[in-house]
Amino acid sequence: MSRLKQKLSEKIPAYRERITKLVKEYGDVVVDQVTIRQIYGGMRGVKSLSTDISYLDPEEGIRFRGYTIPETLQMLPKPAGAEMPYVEGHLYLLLTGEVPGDDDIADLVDDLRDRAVVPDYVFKMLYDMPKDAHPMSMFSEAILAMQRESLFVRQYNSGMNKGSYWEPMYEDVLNLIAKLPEIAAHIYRMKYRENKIIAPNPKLDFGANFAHMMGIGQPYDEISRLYFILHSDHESGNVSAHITHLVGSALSDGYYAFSAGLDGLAGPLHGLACQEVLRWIHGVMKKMDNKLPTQDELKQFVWDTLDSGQVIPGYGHAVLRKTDPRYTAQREFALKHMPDDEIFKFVSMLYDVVPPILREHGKAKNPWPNVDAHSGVIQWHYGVTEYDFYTVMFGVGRALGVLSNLVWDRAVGQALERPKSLTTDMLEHIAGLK
Ligand code: CMX
Repeated sequence: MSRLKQKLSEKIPAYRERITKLVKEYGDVVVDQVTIRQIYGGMRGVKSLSTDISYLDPEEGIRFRGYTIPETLQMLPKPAGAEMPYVEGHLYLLLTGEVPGDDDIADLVDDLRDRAVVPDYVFKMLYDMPKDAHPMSMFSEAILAMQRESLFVRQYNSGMNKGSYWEPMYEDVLNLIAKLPEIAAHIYRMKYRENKIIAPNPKLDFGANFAHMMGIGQPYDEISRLYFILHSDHESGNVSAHITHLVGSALSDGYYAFSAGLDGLAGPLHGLACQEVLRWIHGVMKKMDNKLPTQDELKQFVWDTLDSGQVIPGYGHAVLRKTDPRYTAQREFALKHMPDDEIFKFVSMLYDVVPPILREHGKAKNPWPNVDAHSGVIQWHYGVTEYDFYTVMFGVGRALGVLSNLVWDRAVGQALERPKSLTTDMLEHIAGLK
């Protein structure tokens, strides 16, 4: 058994006991109430989910297993000479809550390498898709196509004990995560690089291998590690995490659940915003004949966008109420590695211009930038100029968190999700209108 699986086997019984006690002895304790506004407002703020993998504080931003982003980046082990930590180490942290030692990392790197071979039929299917298929739909379909590989399904069908659900789920999750860099890079090279595919290099770690298969030199390996870690998890209520959990709650396997989660990530209010940011910036630059606008000109473009009833992509958040630390981490990288990049200067200008305007506009509860306001500019700088692809990379990173959650969902026996609906009549009655 791998060191990671062994560690989980040791931890799961104690967690089960905690939750059993909580539900059995305190199951009737009231946690929250729901208002009519929340029912129509996307259940914003309703406390009705549980995860220990990450927690999103509105003022501070995300903590992974209790650690802030700067702490996570600082304490996780790094490949020799690297600036950014192993993605594998971050996965270990998300799954176990512990910082891996060198032996744990070596074991997990080997384990993922052994699981990384992508079945041929996946590529065949991708080549059969229409040429104008969006890379997110290709990515999601590739994962769905691999559903036939699910060990969870095989063991479930042969009569598995409930207490063992997490084990084949763990196997599915690691098998799936291991294959994502190659599938994503393959989609990129077949769609945007005349199908000149670069074979994986099994000697490289997760992030470096992705950079290698993308065909981009250093420091793109560092960006890949940073990008996947930053995008890994954002609590349980965001669309991609929630869908993965919801579909999994029907005991659908990890392939079904994650493919569905990606479909949610593809929406413009969620992961697609990173492509929308660059589309918007390029729109402005085109109008400016590729020159940087002045602050006043930029203010006007922002107002024009708002006045035409559109959102400023990359700004605002459903939970956060300050600058997203994932934005800040990428900004620090850009300041160090690409301070003179023209689009980075534009992104920096937006940081000065947009928040006061959104405040004056008076609608957005959070006028500060989120992760998507910065992700695209770094990718663009290193040659990934096809912004349709950005959400796919978001998806590779997001897999780490949502699939770790799926393992724990099955480990602690999370139930089939089934909230109750009311009719408008009933709500009017509750409101005292009828
Ligand atoms: N520009 C203009 N208006 C905005 C805005 C923005 N960036 N952010 C929010 N608003 C508006 C909303 O559209 C809403 O308007 P209506 O009342 O007319 O519907 C109002 O402000 C209140 O919204 P909110 O409560 O502040 O934000 P929500 O929780 O409803 O939505 C989000 C959050 C992220 C969808 C929203 O801020 C937005 O659309 N941002 C732009 C898209 C974006 O950057 N998405 C990436 C999110 C990051 C992620 O993927 O996790």
